[in-house]
Amino acid sequence: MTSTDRTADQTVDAVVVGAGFSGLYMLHRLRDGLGLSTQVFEAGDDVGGTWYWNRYPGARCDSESYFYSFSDRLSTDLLEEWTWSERFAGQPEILRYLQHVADRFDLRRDIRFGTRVVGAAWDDDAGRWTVETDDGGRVTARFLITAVGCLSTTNLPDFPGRDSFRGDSHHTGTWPHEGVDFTGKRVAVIGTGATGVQLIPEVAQQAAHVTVFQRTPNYDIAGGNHAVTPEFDRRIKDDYRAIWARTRETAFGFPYDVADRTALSVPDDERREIFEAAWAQGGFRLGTTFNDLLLDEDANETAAEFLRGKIRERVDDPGIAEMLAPSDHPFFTKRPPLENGYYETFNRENVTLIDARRTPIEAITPAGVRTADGEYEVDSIVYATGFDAMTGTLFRLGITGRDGVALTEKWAEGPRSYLGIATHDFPNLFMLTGPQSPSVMSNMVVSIEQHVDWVADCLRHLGEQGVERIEATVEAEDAWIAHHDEVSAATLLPRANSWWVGANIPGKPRSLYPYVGGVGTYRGICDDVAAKGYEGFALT
Ligand code: N01
Repeated sequence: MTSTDRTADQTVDAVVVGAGFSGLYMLHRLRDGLGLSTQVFEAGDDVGGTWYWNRYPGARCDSESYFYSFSDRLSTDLLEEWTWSERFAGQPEILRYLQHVADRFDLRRDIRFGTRVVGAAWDDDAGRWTVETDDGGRVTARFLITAVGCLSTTNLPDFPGRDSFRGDSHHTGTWPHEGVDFTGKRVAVIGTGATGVQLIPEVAQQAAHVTVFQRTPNYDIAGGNHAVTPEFDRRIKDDYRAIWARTRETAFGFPYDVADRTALSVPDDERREIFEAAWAQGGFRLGTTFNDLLLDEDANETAAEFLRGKIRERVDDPGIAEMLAPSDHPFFTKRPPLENGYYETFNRENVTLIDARRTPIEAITPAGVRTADGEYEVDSIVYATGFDAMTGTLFRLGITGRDGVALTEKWAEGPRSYLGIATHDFPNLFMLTGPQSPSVMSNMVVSIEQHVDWVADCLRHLGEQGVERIEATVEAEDAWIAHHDEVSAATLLPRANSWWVGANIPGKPRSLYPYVGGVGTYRGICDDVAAKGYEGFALT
């Protein structure tokens, strides 16, 4: 198709929305595995998804590179030919990797870049989706597959006067491609989640002054990033099959097992040694040291206090250390950021920490940020304020199912899905890493591969059986939600005001959006559904 006939109607077997990790792998499986004609739409001008948009200083992955990448499910050759340079890869390297994947598997020719899906309507008579794009294009397809990621619609708080600011302001999730030079500038950073914690140390090294507005302190864990040695790379490559097999079965899709012991079953000094060892290793291992950290408040408090101790050790001013030490939620009930020198940043002369809970931001003014305590004059504002996670982007696609029911209406009180992948009244719609699937509560790539493989196997089955439509039944959906809610309620996770429960977006229905029953358990459930002829789905 040439640029002149971009708006012409087109019919394909499948439309995929998004060209990040999930969209790329889905396209490969549909086109090269199943021979289905596929059109991918991507709002960005290149592949990459999250890694295309999030170009802020310090952006890097919090999962280790060797397992935050495609497994042998995509290609064993790719594993051998790609070498990561750092233990936790930075954004530019992950973007290069995804660009390489797109070229290596000749994926670009079926991706329409710079094109946003603005509507998708199910036609029940025709048994087709009609997908509309912002360039006036229209495509019909039997299957609609969303690969839009979980954190792709930015949350820009509606502060009074926000647009009156005279300086430059940027949300981390839509960072300028040419970068931002903060040299000599006074910078306000709003937000101290995983993004703010990565960005603040970098900006502090450049700017004249950084004022950090922190509403909720987090339990940040040592990142422990370092270069990958050739020996490590070889060892990993030799062991890849076993590593991937493990990631598919563990609770969080990491090749680490959760220790089979409770926190209070060991003496205090031994527990401390266990925490110290995990801390020294860096990354999320600390969360796997005991099996009840997310289940038992007293167990959790041992890890929380260990982390508060680390903050007190590293921050010179005891008052600032107390401001940085969380006490209003249990450890890991908000996603803990990984940090590399974050706490030491607050020992710098050019960094000021503002407690935006005690003195909330009242307004953005032409000169800066105003709180109850006064006005902070700055040249730049960075909004590290997160995302309307999991449902935000799905809603923006304008999806309507049978009888014109909008997804936004059906989910007005919260997501209603079967396995987090399908929803009744929306036949032939598959949501990769959708709400109520493990998604953000896991190593994303493992969960993405599981969803893509499951959908591809399902479509193969439909083709072999001559089935035109697949739709989750109401009963299966109700049962999945009941199970999801039961599993959620058994954990401490609903206690915190996190984006995992939708608390960061005013008016968003509160429920735990990801499924926390575990990656391995979830995979077993999905496999079982398939083995029983797609139990819980109506196939017609
Ligand atoms: O967003 P967040 P993020 N006034 O929502 C604050 C993933 N990630 O972009 O906690 C004042 O966590 C808000 O305060 P509070 C990772 O899964 C992955 O940092 O709501 N402050 C919070 O401090 C992560 O969890 C990697 O009280 C306001 C911050 O803004 C997810 O992305 C790297 C405010 C938002 O924190 C999101 O992280 C980076 C207001 N009105 C991120 N509104 C990887 O490694 C919000 N805040 C792959």
